[in-house]
Amino acid sequence: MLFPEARVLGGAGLGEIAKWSVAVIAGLGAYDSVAGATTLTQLAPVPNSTAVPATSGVALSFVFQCTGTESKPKSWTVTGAIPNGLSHSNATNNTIDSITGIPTQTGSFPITVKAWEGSNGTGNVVSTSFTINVAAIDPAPEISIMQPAGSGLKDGKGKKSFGTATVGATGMIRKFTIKNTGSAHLTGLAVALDGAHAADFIVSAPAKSFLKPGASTNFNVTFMPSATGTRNAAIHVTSNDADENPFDIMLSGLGAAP
Ligand SMILES: [Ca+2]
Ligand SMILES: [Ca+2]
Repeated sequence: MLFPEARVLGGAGLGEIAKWSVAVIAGLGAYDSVAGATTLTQLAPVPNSTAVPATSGVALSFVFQCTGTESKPKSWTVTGAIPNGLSHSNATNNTIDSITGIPTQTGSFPITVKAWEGSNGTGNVVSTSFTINVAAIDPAPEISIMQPAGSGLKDGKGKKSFGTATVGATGMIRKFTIKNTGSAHLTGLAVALDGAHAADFIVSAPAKSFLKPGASTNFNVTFMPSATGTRNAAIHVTSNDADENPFDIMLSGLGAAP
């Protein structure tokens, strides 16, 4: 036997759960914990499972529900250690309760959730054991390229101008900074140069070919036009970044007659 609200909830999206936590639906009759008639199950994130998957640093809303009783549980308790960063919502007079927050601790956390007939853990009880499994975020490198320092570029967007230089003379030198803003090593760093007037730009190799998380390195691009007019080229920074390999930057400059 299900509560009326349980049937309604079954057809609702998870976004409705918060509303139900404050909904007032009168429970009728006595609390009933007759064997087989009651259930205490997970609603989210994995309905009906006793395993609760979570990721460190990512918000978790573990919602559970007691059905089959003839009155709403007056109180809920959770025994066992819950991961740091999470807290028990501790609902009262509600068929639904939850454990929410942002876990900051990885590992496997067995807990037992109990829904009680009376206040403060008294009377008949319905109990289910769950295990909250908190995984670490998969480490990944993340490339960031700045020019000038502190000004982040976007892969494949925009163009770096080197102004005007006299044909055959050394023009502007721009220093680019590569930073690893990710959580794993950024490897295979190299800078390739191509485009219509690639010979008019000189690229120095980055000082480092790999970067630890948080580390940075530099390379320079020097403009030296071989002819007058607009001179275009592009650089491509290769690395093991998942979605910006290579990181493409357009270059242009203007060659002036001597
Ligand atoms: Ca990336
Ligand atoms: Ca690219």
